[in-house]
Amino acid sequence: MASGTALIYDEEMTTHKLLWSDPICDIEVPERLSSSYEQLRSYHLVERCVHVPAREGSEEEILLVHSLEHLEVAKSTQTMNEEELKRVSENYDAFFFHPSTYRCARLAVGATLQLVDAVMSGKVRNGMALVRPPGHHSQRNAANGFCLFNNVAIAAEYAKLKYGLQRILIVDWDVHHGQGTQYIFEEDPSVLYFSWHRYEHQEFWPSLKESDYDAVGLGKGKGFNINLPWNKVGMGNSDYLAAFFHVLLPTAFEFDPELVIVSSGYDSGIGDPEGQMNATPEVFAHLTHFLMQLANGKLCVILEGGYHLKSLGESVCMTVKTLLGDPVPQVSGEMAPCLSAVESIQNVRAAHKPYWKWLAYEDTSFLQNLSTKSHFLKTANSNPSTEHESKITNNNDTVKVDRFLELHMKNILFPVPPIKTATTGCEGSEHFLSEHVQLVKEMDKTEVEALVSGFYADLVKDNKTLLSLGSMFVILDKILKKEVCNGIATSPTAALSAAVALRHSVRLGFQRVLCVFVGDMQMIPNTEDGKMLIINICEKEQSGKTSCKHYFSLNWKEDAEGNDFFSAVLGFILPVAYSYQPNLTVIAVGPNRNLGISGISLLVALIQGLAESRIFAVIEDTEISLMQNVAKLLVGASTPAFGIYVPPTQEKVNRIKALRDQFQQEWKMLQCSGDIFI
Ligand code: X5A
Ligand code: ZN
Repeated sequence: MASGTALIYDEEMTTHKLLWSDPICDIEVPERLSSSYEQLRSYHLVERCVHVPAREGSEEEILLVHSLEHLEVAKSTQTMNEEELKRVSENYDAFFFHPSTYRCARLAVGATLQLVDAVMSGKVRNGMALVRPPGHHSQRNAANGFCLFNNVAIAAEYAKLKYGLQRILIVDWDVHHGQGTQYIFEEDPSVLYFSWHRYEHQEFWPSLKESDYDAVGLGKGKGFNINLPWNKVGMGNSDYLAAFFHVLLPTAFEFDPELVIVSSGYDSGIGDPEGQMNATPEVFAHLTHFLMQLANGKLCVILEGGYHLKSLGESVCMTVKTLLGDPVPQVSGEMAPCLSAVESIQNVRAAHKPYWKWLAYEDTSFLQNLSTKSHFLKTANSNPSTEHESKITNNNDTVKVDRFLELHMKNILFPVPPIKTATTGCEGSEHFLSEHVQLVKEMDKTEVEALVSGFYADLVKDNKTLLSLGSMFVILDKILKKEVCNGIATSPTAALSAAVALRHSVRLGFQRVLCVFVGDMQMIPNTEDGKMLIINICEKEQSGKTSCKHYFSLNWKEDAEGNDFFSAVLGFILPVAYSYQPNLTVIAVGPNRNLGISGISLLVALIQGLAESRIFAVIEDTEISLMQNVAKLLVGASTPAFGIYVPPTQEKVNRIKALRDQFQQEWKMLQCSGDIFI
């Protein structure tokens, strides 16, 4: 199984620079690369990565996407003087040539292909390439928007050719529309292209009709081009997460790519002069973490834009840290997408309904311009729906943002425990033991008795239960003290253990504990004080327990044909969980579980994005192979195998929708249609 994270950086790509004055192009500076790399160094991330050298992309490789004419023009600029360079540059929208541009652009292509090779050959699990010039605006026959060759598009064609790949996902989280990439793959169903971008009803560059949500692809490629236009500036963490839950991720799971490539622009982050958005660096850790669950973890991240140096550097670090498997930091800000974001999400869902099975049963319809084009309401947060992130909005003064980020990142970065997982072990635990795992000793019996006295003491009679509770207390304590990030234990009665774990965690001082119960779990603790939120996934409704604000009963029986649970996880569980913002997650699997190992693995993998990745898992001791699978996921030793994805049935979609309708006022990340505002 592949492990390790590649990092590609070559200082030579800093030699491409603007030689004359041009107020449009002057933000694309060499320091974007060097200062990002310095930032990686200062967080000691460089030494944790596998260094992979860049190389020049060959002419043949460039011609996979570009015309010979374009290549020849680019090549001819190497020997030009400044005046000639300026003249050629003027043939394009927002591009500048330097005598070293051609060489740098070939290195940018080659660096990208080196990363694809490292990932596809299994040398590393994933990686990032820091490149200049960027690529996603570049077209078959034209440079555009600071881009000469389309690095990511060439990489996708190369991967198809060299490794015979049939499905590649390109995620473009740069704040600009990668129209170049869209044009190149418009008719190609083997490349799914997703882009969100500042659009403002076509007022923002490149101001194209075809950047709107109704550009879904052409011919055989229909459905494989997904545009999510942002019609206001000021979009933040919750808007980006909502876009992932309600548009990108379910489509990506259904598509089931063999490789994921990110057009990774950080001009969608806070402080960027181009994007004017509000998303903070840690959101990129979450986006990265989600994409790591696809394609068996094969993820290549390629730098595109990003013009606020501090914001760019912090966001690059968040991405690389996450690729390395570090715990995911808590995302900040109120978790509620703004009305304009929800509108865009609803429109793109409606536009794609004919092409994706997971959307087929959703009752989506178009909702045009509910929020007006009014210039008085230009930023997302001034929208009446929510007032999210108000403190950091309008903070586009770059010095102010520098200061904000400095304080903000102090709260975000936390020490990584050298030992990630604590466990009691079990039969067959040699399958997941590693230097990242600590086996805990059981606690003294009388100590356990003292701890459970007060709650459930009458139920804890036999020795076996007492001992398992003892180890559980030790593990929870280690998680609280940040000696470990997560823990896993087996129990003769998972339901009892989970109930005790919840009460104990609250007593330890955890303010919000998210509990996900799978299977028959009879013990449901009182959730009234809001310190616990329980999602009970069971086959039959628990008698007398109906869903309420902090308790959900989700009836689900996994499809025999494959894993349809992704639709429930993305459409309900994650949105509720992200709205709640827990500081600990407890997952308990009891007897008669109604989900297969692949469904539970998916749940565990995705839920690791919450609570700074603090998870305690307790599993009925009869489930040895499940225990091993979950333990491997928590340790981060294995890339997930989530089985074959199948779309949910009409009945299941309706069930999720009913829950969503009932609870989206309280748990706002559930919102994905404008219905509730009408
Ligand atoms: C790669 C990238 C932006 C071009 C903006 C031109 N290009 N106004 O972010
Ligand atoms: Zn950009």
